[in-house]
Amino acid sequence: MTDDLFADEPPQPREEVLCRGAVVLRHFALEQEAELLEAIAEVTASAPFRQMQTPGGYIMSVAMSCCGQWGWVTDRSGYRYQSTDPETGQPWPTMPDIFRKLARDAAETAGFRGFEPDACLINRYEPGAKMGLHQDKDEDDFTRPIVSVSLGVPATFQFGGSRRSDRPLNVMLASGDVVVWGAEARRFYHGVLRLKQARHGLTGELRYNLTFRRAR
Ligand code: MD3
Ligand code: FE
Repeated sequence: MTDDLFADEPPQPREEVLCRGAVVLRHFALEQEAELLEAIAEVTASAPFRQMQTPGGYIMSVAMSCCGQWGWVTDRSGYRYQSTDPETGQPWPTMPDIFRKLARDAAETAGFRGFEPDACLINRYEPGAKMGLHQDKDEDDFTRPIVSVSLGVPATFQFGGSRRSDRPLNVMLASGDVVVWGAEARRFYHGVLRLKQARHGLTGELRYNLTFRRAR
């Protein structure tokens, strides 16, 4: 079934399998867009967005914040999870219940029951921001999935394989789309192309991405 632009019903969630272990849940979070954005505003009122430095000395174009028990940080000494915000010295804000439940429900829909994230990384993209191809490997247990939620301006996501040289697949991720990455897809290279200038009714020119992880 395809969505009718003129229908008065919200678009129905649809599942697209990218490869074994990776499922796009189109529109899964669409009805919660506004509430999720409010929760992002609350979290980032106490843990403000910041552009961190990579171990190699570059400033990331994506601004980040975190909530939950663990937050992902990077600086000249490396990438790691830590329980406090290096900017404030305070524990990261509590993960909002709406975040926790969405991550759990999406994981379950994709076949991973009982997902309890202890970390949520919040990425904010301005026009021109990008994320180069990388693997997420700072977590303890790769049998746990990662759940990602896209909000705001759409982006082209690149999804490769287990080697950096594997040619990536381009996937458009729009507001409300949720992706669950488990099994072997959990280790695959991925990135986001430069955000194009565009407007979204709730976020203006910005794109947000939530990634829910089990760090420990
Ligand atoms: C595939 N974020 O924060 S979300 C990241 O849109 C990150 O901000 C991107 O990559 C973003 O690390 C992509 C999709 C995603 C997230 C984690 C993954 C895909 C993944 C982990 C393993 C495999
Ligand atoms: Fe990643």
